[in-house]
Amino acid sequence: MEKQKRIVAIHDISCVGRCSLTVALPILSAAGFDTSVLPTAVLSTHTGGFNGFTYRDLTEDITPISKHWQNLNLKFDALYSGFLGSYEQIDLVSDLFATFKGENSLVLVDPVMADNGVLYSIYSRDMVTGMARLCRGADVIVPNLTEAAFILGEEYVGENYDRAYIEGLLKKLSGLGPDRVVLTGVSLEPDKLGAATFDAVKNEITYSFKDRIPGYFHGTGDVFGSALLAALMNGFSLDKAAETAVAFTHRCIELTVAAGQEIRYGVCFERATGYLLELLNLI
Ligand code: PXL
Repeated sequence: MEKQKRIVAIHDISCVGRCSLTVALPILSAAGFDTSVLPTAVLSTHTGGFNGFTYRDLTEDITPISKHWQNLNLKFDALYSGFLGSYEQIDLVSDLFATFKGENSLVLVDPVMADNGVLYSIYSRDMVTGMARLCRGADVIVPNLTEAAFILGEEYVGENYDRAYIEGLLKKLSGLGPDRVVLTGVSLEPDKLGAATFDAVKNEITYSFKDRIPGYFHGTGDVFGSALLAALMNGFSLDKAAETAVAFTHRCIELTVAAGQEIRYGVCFERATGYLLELLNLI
C-alpha cells in the first residue's frame, strides 16, 4: 500500500451552512487523504444568507501553530487555501506555503473574496491586491470570473463575454505565476455552466460543462476546489481534474434541488461522495 498523502486545508470554519472547512475536510478525507486543517476564522454561519453571524478572526493563532508544526518537521503534499480571516493572513499564508511545502508539493489557492461582481462585504479593497499576491506563489489557482477580473485589475463584465475573453483571462492569470489556472462559473451557452482550464506547460486550454441548474448555490466553489485537488492529487491531468470537479459539483447541486433543501445551508455533497470516488477511480 502506498504512503498516504497529507494535505492542509487553510479556510474558515463556518459552523452552519456547508462551505470552506466543513466541505474541504470531508471531501478530501473521503478521497483518502490525511487532511489537516488550519482554521482562518470561526463564524457562526457563512456570510451569504444568514443575518447576525459571529466572526472570530484567528490571525493571531497562525504563527504559533506554524511554529509548532515546524518543531514537528511537518511537510504537506498539498497546501490548499480558501477564505482568509484578514488581510494580514495573506503574508502569513504565503509563509506557510514556503515553510511546509516539499519538493513535489502542490499549492492550490482559491482566492475566495468576491462573486457576481461584488467583493464580500467583510473585506476591504486591499484583499484584492493581497489575493493577487497569494496567487503568484501558487501552482494552481481557482478563481471565479469576478475574482479573476479583480485580480487582474479589470472591470467585471458580467455575463457579457465570449471564448476569447475567457482565454485572455486564463493566460493573463497564468502570467502572474501559476502554471495552472481553472476559471469557475464559465458559461458560453445560456444553458451550460462549467469551468475553463489553462495548463501553461502544455499550452493547453480546455473546457468542461454540464447543464446549468438555475439558482445560486452556496459553498459550491469549495466543493469544486476540494474535488479538483482530490483529482490532481490522484494524478489526474488538469483537464480531467476539472472535468471531475464539474461533474461532482453538478451532481451535488442536482441532489440538493431534488431533496428540496434550503439553499443557504449549502449543497448535499455527502450524498455524492460515492460518485466522487467513482470519478476518481477509487471504487
Ligand atoms: O464558500 C466561500 C465562503 C467561505 N467562507 C465564508 C463565506 C463564503 C462565501 O460566502 O461566507 C465565511
